[in-house]
Amino acid sequence: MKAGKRKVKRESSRVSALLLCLALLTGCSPFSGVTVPTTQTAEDTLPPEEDIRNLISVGFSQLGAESAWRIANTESIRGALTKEDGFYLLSDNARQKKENQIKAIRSYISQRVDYIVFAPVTEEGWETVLQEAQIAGIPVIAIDRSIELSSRHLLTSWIGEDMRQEGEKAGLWLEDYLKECGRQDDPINIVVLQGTQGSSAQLGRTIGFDSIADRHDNWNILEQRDADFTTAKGGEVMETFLKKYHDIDVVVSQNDDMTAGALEAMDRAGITTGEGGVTVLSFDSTRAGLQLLKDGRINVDIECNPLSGPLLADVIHRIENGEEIEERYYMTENVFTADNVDRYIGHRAY
Ligand code: GYE
Repeated sequence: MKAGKRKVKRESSRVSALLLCLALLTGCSPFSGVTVPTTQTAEDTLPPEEDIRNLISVGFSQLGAESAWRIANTESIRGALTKEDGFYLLSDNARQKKENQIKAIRSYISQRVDYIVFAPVTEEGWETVLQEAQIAGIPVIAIDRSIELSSRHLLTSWIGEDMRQEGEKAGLWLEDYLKECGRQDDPINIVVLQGTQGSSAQLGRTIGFDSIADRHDNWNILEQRDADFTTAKGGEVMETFLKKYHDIDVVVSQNDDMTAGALEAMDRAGITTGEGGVTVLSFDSTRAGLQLLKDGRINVDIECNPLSGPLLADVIHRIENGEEIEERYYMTENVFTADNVDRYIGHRAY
């Protein structure tokens, strides 16, 4: 039954391939301004069709390997889209560059994969390449970060995290914490280490946190700076902050990797963090992040769940079986503090 379905699908993808060739030859396409790809640049290529006849081929463009979260996400996808579960997976690491992701997606289009999956580095700039995938008749599923599109039909589905809500959770936690400490009316100076500019993770977490900060005239955001979600840049940006400001009360760091760098910089400057020191809010809740929480070096870690592989595999199987799927799937996420960290840290896989 499945093989039959695959055959029908391959037929229809042959028709789309023909249309694509015609578009190439004539320079015309149903979408004005669309340049049809001609080169292959992904790290992996598909084997001959007879070797993967009963497998669903998926081209996966991962945005990078910048953080522990990202590595866990890549492993989750690789662990779920296995041959045993009916998949043949191609993958590419875009090293945090949108151009590399677009190249990989184009390569998957020209290789006629059955599905394209990508974790978009930034929110904008995907229209053209997604139109190209649509012309080729290849369904595209975005994971992790979200994107801005003029038509939702360019994506078959999206599986990711609610970044804005994560930012709000951070703000709400700080609100409660300051109340508990009796500091709710004190001036509170805040610096923010932001993730990759223009990514939905940076935008959502910033907008979410700011929406709570706006309710408090005494919360003073001194500066928000890009540290690109990496430990090295987190350290550099924190050093710059420490040179400029001598009265920082709160550090908001949009992922655990940047937090690690920021803590090293504060250590070097002899600054204590956590309970009784500078309050540190972090995001992701990797094992390393939870350990910092357990050690009392940070105050709260807002979870972002990277384990979307099994749900992705399930969604693709559902599409293959002609079942209904959702337009958007949100991962479930928690908030960790010293009060509940012990219950989770032991079985944290990443
Ligand atoms: O927080 C960060 C990673 O997009 C949610 O990207 C993801 C973010 C995550 O580099 O660690």
